[in-house]
Parts: sequence; structure tokens; C-alpha cells
Amino acid sequence: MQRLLITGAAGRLGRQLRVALADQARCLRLSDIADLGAAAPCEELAPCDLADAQAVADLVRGCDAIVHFGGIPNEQSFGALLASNIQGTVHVYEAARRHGVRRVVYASSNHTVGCHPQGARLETDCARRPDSLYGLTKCFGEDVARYYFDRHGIESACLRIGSAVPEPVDRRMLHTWISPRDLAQLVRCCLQAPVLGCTVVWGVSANRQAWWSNAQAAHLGYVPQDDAEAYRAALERTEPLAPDDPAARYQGGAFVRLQPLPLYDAP
Ligand code: NAI
Ligand code: 15L
Repeated sequence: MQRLLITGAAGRLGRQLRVALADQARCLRLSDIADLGAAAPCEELAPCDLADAQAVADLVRGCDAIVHFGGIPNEQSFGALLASNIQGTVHVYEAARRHGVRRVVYASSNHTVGCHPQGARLETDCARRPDSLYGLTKCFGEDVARYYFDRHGIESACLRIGSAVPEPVDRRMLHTWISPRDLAQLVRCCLQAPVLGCTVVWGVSANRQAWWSNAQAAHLGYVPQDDAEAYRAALERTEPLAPDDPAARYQGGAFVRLQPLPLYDAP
């Protein structure tokens, strides 16, 4: 690959991918609205607000593939999510279409299915049950990916990322954790798969107690190396949640405990 674009490159996961994907293209084009630091050799810094359609079109021109991790990663007002996550993702795919980019790796989220009960075993084609406006924007993003594949032939991997942190820090993460090296491997598999189609894949490590099965995404060749089980003893020394706490009952955890926000404030 000549040029790979990473959006959200100044974020927690974007900073990891900036390092982990350095060998995937001759040049990484790194974009964010936040400060990106200094460019290393073979990096181009391209600050951009994803909500600005023209700026995103300029950003995408000349790229061979896109790792789209930019956006708001938690619950916020619908107006904020609309700009960064919904318009932002539409702008990325529309720019990909205009400039002939053939593949996108999209950071979706487990919050697309957060209203499933904990313990339910989910395949990638399970019903989506978003737990928040944030989760709803990620469902929309997955549908944008599907639409641009079916109508324009742009391949996508929608990564339903669980909890991407260096180490699991609560009991829920025994099920949802993905380690930094497994996330890096997963994104690399999505970039390198000979045929990607439009694939939904769980972004999760090889957790013994995972709620999610990647059997339907086996063609990616993703073989996670880490297992949250190694942290079980330490996590079980932490105070358990009350059994009737929504955060203990639903896969989305604390997102399901939040008071639901309105989609918009009626005038
Ligand atoms: P982060 O907040 O650290 O990084 C996201 C980046 O997107 C930030 O640097 C932010 O400045 C940028 N951004 C936000 N709005 C923008 C806009 N309008 N224009 C340009 N850039 C904008 O979040 P994190 O944790 O690195 O997440 C990255 C992606 O992965 C997000 O899309 C998030 O929803 C998704 N994800 C993350 C999970 C995790 O455990 N960290 C789990 C599931 C999904
Ligand atoms: C997400 O989608 C969020 O971006 C991240 O901050 C975590 O809350 C993660 O899911 C999770 O569910 O642990």
C-alpha cells in the first residue's frame, strides 16, 4: 500500500495503531482534530474535522485504505454525536467512493448490542440492541459500511470493539477485553485479508468467558493471543456490583445504567 489513512490518530487507540500499522503502507496519513504531535519519517499529518465534508474529501484523496477510528467514544448529546460519528462516518465513506478507496476498517462498538443480557452468547449476525445514542451511531455506521459495499463495492470490516485497554480493570472486562496487541493484529488482518467483503467482527481477545463468537469472521485469520482470565484473581478481589444494577445485567455495562438521552430536544 502506498498511503494508509488513520482517522482518530491522536486518540487512545489511534496512537497505538499509528505505531502498529507503520509497516502497512509506505506512508501513514494521520488525522484528528486534536494535536497529532510531530510527524515521524513516512508520516503525513493532516488535521481535519470529520464533520466538514470538503475537508474529509481532501483528506481521503490519494489514500489506498482507511482505518476510521475518529469520533466520540462515549455517550454525549445527539448533536455532538451527529456531527462527529454520523456525519463524520458518512463523509469518510462518501470521500472513499469519490476517490476510489476500496477498503475501510471501521471502529464500531460493543454498544451496538449492549442491551443483550450478560451471559448471552452472541454471533456477529445477532440482533443489534444499542444501549445509548452512542451505540445507535455505531449501528448507523455499520449500515453505512454495508450500504457502501452493496451499492459501491467498498469493502469494510466493522470492528465491534469490546474494552480496548492495556489491562482489564473490572469484572465485565473478563468478557469484553481486547489487548493492544490483539487489536493491532485484528486491524492488520482486516487490511491484509484477500477478500474482506463487508464483515462484522468482534474486537475481543481470546477471553475464556467471552460473550461473543467470531466463528463467522474466521476468514480474517484473526487469532487473538491474550485472555482476560489471567486477571481474574485480581478482578475478583474488587467489590462486585449489586445483581440488580443494570451495569451487572446487560452487556453494555455502565452505559446501560445511564439515564437515556433524547435524540433531540423538541422545540
Ligand atoms: P479517543 O477519544 O481517545 O479517540 C477518538 C479520536 O477521535 C480523538 O482523538 C478525537 O479528537 C477524534 N475525534 C472526535 N471527533 C472528531 C471530529 N469531529 N473530527 C476529527 N476527529 C475527531 O477514543 P478511543 O478510545 O481511541 O476510540 C477510538 C474509536 O474506537 C472510537 O470510534 C470509539 O468509538 C471506538 N471504540 C473504542 C473502544 C475502547 O475501548 N477504547 C471500544 C469500542 C469502540
Ligand atoms: C466503548 O465503545 C467505549 O468507546 C470505551 O470507552 C469503553 O466504554 C468500551 O466501549 C467498553 O464497553 O468497555
